[in-house]
Amino acid sequence: MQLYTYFRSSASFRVRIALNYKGLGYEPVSIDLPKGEHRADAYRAVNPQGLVPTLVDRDHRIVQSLAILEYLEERYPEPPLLPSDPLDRAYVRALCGVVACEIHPLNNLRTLKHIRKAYGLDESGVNAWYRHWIAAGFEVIEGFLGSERRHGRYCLGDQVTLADCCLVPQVFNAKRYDCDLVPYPAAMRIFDACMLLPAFDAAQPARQPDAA
Ligand SMILES: N[C@@H](CCC(=O)N[C@@H](CS)C(=O)NCC(=O)O)C(=O)O
Repeated sequence: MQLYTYFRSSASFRVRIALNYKGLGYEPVSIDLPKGEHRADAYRAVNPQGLVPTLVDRDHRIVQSLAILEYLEERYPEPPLLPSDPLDRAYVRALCGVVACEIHPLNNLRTLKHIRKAYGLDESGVNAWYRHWIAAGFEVIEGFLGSERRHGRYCLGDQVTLADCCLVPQVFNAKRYDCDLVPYPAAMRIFDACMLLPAFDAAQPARQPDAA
């Protein structure tokens, strides 16, 4: 398998965790986002959306991190990253959705670039935007964990799931922007527990070959 990735890309990080957890070897192909390599024709030929990650498995290209995670789960089910109970699966997917559909799109590179340019925001204005949506999203996550009461060591009891694959990279992004994460103790306990696992540790930005 090949994974088109960028070390700081949290959507790529989600997939790196799942590949590691399932013991699936892959060749990372770095796409330098700050240099704009994702918008170049060469990469658009791989992924017309011009976003990372893209997974290539036996000549099949799969885009969108959540679709890739679900593909990996269906194609390589052991060890599982989704529980068997339908309600537990819905809970896990709901947490994935909060991260991937509600937090991340508001804070990714092209969104930040657009608000900077279109509304003349300076660095502190962009950072305030970023931190606002992190706080709003993590409040939802913390509230959801608290009201559902299904978490244990990880988001779902003591079983590692796709929810953890999504949560951990988002925490990395939040830390990079110096967001205050103290108000989210349950999420942060889960983060700390995940980072003790080799699959998560090896997937983190600093451990990637393209890390600066
Ligand atoms: N929904 C997509 C989001 C992919 C995405 O936005 N990736 C970011 C890196 S984390 C990217 O390629 N950004 C380039 C840009 O915003 O210009 C997914 O989950 O794969």
